[in-house]
Amino acid sequence: MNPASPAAPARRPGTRAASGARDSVVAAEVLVTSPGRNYVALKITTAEGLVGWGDATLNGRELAVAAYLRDHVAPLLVGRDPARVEDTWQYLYRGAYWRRGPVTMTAVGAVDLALWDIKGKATGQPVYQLLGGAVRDRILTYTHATGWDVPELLDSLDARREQGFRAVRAQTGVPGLDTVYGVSRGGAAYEPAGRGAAPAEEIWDTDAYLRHAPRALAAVREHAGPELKLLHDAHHRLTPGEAARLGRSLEEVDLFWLEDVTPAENQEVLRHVRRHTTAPLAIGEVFNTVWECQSLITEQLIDYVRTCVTHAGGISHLRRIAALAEIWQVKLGPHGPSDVSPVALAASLHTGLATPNFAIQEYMGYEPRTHEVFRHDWSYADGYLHPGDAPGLGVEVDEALAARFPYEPAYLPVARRRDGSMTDW
Ligand code: GCO
Ligand code: MG
Repeated sequence: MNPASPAAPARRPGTRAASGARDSVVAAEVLVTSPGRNYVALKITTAEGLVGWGDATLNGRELAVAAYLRDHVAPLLVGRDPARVEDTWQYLYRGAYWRRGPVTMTAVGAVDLALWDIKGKATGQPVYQLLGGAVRDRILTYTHATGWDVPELLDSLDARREQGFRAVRAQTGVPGLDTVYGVSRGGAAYEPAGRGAAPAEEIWDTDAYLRHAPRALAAVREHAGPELKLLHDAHHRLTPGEAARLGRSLEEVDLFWLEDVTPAENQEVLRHVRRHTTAPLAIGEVFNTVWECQSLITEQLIDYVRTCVTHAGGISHLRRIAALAEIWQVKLGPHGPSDVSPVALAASLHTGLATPNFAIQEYMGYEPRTHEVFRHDWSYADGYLHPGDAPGLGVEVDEALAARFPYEPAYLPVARRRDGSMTDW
């Protein structure tokens, strides 16, 4: 082939036809805002004037995703047909030589969400209708109870039940430690992303935790009675042996799930945990693709997969994970902390309403300012969530208000053992 021969002015696949028959993306803009916590939003605008919103928030690494989107993805989107959601997903995933990983997959996820939002608005349908329609009327949700000691934890639990929650994650302080991630002390935030250039450092003691947690959770079960769905998160901190012991010691407590018992990298260790306990296991909030879920699902080493709709490549990819999991009777219980935005929660709820093996959605709640910036159609009532029936995802961002909350560096704490060495987060 002669490199000098004039190339045919071919239209790139996925871009607008010369006839103008298809809508096309005219802008993809990144917005970083901090109404209580840092959030990254992606706004895609089309020639027809439709606007789609995606969430691109990756706690503590927000600006990395913002730059990935701004510098490497937004220029590729301009001119594309927004209706080609799957093709755009394939283009961004397969087209980047460097696949997977949280930054890439969060960026891909943000685009996917924004395009589903546009597709909904273009057709006048809520996204769950485009995914096949509702398979349930509402989505069971769990929230968090936290108390430094058992009486405080029981008070927190009662407050959650008064709000109607039927499923609650219970986290307790550990005698001898000053702070424990996920546990409030003296009314302070319990999953703080402390503002500042570096994370706070905490001391962690697994032995003390293992001595205390089973007793505290047994007290919660005794107080709550048999019907409450009770969950507990070990935050990736145990060895397989410790995890197996914890699972065993909690069998009488009858947990709905025991979450993130071991660090997620070495998945084989879950075989050991599984052999020693029938406690239902949940894992996956740090996973980014179906590939990290594959052996855990097909070997039935877990009961619930926790991939977050944004961090695992959007609705299009979460649906694939769900489809694989369904075959193996594994259910979805997606991550839903306040460090992903209400756009992410909306996307998870649309997916959940239309996905048979979607079991439960985490709902940590948001600060009032966050609700004001991200005005959403989804709603909570009586222990359940519903995505609403607005076209698209049903979340609009108040950009003027968002601009009043500029980004500030903020990080989750890190943990060291008593000897000063770093421990698993
Ligand atoms: C959960 C999670 C959170 C994470 C946080 C990280 O189950 O909700 O473990 O507590 O720590 O979302 O950014
Ligand atoms: Mg967790």
